[in-house]
Amino acid sequence: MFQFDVVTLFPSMFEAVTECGVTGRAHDKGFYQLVLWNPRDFAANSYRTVDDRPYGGGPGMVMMVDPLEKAISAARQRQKSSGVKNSRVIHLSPQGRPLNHRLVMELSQAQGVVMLAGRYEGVDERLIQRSIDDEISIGDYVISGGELAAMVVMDCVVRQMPGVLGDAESAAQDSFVGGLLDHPHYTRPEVYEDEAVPPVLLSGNHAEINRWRLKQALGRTWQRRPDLLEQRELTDVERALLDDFKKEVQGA
Ligand code: 4FV
Repeated sequence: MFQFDVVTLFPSMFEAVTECGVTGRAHDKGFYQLVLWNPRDFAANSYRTVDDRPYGGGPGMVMMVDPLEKAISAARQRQKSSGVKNSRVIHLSPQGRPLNHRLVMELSQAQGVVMLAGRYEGVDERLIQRSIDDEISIGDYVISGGELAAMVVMDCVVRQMPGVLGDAESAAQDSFVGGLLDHPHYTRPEVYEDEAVPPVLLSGNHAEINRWRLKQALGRTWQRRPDLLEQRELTDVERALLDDFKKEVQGA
């Protein structure tokens, strides 16, 4: 059972993962455990202070080292007692390594992780130096707290756990699995406002359907994320499919 420990000032936010959807069902079925640690419970004073003004001036507040270090230590201890050997401690931050499918697969190999969800302007750098193993970013923008980022990591990792998704294929067919964007999806009705479902999808010819889907995935990746294509050797079949897609688009 994968062990998540998260240090956060807003533990109730995590009901979004434990109570809803795929991750909620996985939680109920015991695919993972989530324990939340509030730094305020480790604060030195009765005001439960966890932040203070930044040295050097500037806007906002900075999270103090001591309450965070104590909370992370308690989380690491719990991981250890739950059988997780050398837990990685991850700080969610715009300064981190970009989260992508490869990193998700790396994280999925672990037995558990401790995550620090920061708030305010960020955390005292000495905490990062002393207690953080990795920093991960979910994108080049700033959100109000690391909680949403931590939940994104949790969702991605939980989806990779064997048995979590009803049909194992759907994890294997997710976008990015083959380094490509996903193909278009359709469901009933067959025609909506004169827009019909591509006939190949109604043909029952699975070889043709798979070819069409691969072609669409290649084409979309070429159009929207050429950087992903550059990272990927195309097979002769894929190159031919992409050339067909380009001709169709240019001929349209
Ligand atoms: C973030 C990101 C992020 C920065 C200061 C929380 C905020 C605040 N985390 N990927 N992008 N974090 O913006 O992970 O404390």
